Amino acid sequence: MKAFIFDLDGVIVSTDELHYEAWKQTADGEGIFFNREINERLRGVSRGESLEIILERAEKKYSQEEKAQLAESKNRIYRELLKKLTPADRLEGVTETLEQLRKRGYLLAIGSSSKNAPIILEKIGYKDYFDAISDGNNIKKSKPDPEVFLCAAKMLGLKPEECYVVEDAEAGICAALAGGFAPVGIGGAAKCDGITKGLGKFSDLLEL
Ligand code: B16
Ligand code: MG
Repeated sequence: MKAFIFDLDGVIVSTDELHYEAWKQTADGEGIFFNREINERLRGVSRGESLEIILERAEKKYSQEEKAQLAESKNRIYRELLKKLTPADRLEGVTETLEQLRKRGYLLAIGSSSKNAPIILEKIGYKDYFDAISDGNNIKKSKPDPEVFLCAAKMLGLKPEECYVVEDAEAGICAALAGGFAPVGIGGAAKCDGITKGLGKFSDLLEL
């Protein structure tokens, strides 16, 4: 194996909490029921698809224009929340573990569905850290489609079977499997079917 491709939200940084807050405010504003259980289904899927999941509970039908406005409003709230991100928001063990993996000669990349990945990486002090960044800005299809990881592997000049994909979302594990990568699950994805390894903590990556 030659590289690790990391999901961003929920793996490298705790932006999953900020997504929840922004969607909660948006759903409350519309009087739509939304809780943490529903939020779990939003991990790794695009903004538009996340909104569709939230609207399953809506009492009225939303037009395409109204949906676009809601998605934009959520993103505005989320971008405000992102302003307070600092390197201290990297998840536990991330900084040291990535350094160790680098010393062992692995290439390190990001494979995130988020269009906000560049600003997040800048805020947490990782703007120029990774060897490749594939995110919501360079893909047409969101996870569980493998496109985001296939692009990352291509940027690294590697084949999927030479890369681990580290994910916290079922959609991301499915994407990695569909693309021929070795999926490593953390958090809720540590028990997904088909994973190469489940991590109790991020630094367990050093045992691979
Ligand atoms: P944005 P990841 C994903 O990031 C999030 O998990 C998901 O909740 C979000 O809807 C998606 O990014 C799109 O984010 O609205 O910022 O473009 O886990 O793939 O790093
Ligand atoms: Mg994630």
